[in-house]
Amino acid sequence: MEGKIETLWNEVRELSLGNSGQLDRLNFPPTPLQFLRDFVSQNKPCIISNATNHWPALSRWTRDSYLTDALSSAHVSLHLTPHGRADALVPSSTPSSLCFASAHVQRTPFPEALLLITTNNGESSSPNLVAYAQQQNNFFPSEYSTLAADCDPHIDFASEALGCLPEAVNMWIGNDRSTTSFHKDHYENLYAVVTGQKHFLLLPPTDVHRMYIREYPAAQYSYSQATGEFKLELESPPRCVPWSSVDPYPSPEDRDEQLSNFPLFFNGPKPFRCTINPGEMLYLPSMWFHHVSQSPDSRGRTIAVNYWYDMQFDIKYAYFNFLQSIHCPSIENLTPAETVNDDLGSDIGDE
Ligand SMILES: O=C(O)CCC(=O)C(=O)O
Repeated sequence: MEGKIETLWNEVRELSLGNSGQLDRLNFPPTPLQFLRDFVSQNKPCIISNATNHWPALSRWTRDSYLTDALSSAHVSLHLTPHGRADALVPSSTPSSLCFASAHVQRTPFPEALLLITTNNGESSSPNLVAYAQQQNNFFPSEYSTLAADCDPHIDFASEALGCLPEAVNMWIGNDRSTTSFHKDHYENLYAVVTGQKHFLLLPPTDVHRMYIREYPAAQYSYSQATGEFKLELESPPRCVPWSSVDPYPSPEDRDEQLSNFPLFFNGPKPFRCTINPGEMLYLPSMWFHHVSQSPDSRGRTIAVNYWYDMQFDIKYAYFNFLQSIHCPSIENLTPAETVNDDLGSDIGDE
């Protein structure tokens, strides 16, 4: 079976995605027809330049003073973790086991939030606190309403091609320590970088077996302002979250273990890798697995806005569920524990 699945990975690259590991680049926004025909219907990502040149955000958001004035009385949802990995696998209290940890979310006055993000970076004086403004589910129009006029409320060519407005517009303000672990979403995602850079690793849905998705117990960080310490507790009642086991950038100590536990990821075709610069936009098709990291601007932050459009639950979705239900012996041999082969829906988005 593994051989047949490998043929699928290669065929998808030969027929549609290419083998270079590079994404198509468009110098200008596509027409709705071109976007639909060449990218959405093929479930194929691309990078689009010059789509946001008219956004005042590109110049205004480079100034902290502009942001703190505009949001002087706003409170934003700030995600706090000790290491920058929220909604990610971390060691749990039981030796040698992992859990799926969610960040401590704290409503914070924006000026304070920005300071926490920009000061707790690489050379931080509080190395055990990483702040990431990454609340999802349409928090841009609500928490950042005074910035709304600085970008478009929707992406014209995408709304026209997809026949709807975005379901959610999200703001992401982070630093070089915040990463987002491999997962997929049931959205067509238009991801625009305003300042700093975002680095994406992408794998198509056909590569699902390479993600080693397993069930992990859900846990929650809580942060005490008084002691400056985090506590990580398993949720009660217990809940399991299906999540990718792969860390594509393991630390030197974990490297050998990752390489031997997840050979389909590390030895298979290279993930698509791209950096999205200010003024550029990534089209990240629904159900693609993505891992995200960032490099900040000279003021220590990366800011992006993304637009999630509902995906069509069509024949591609049905094929994906079928593929995922197929057992791959090399995964099972390595992991007698649970692998996930059914409906992976979870209330944390998708894995
Ligand atoms: O920017 C990030 O950290 C994550 C973005 C993401 O996962 C998404 O847009 O779906």
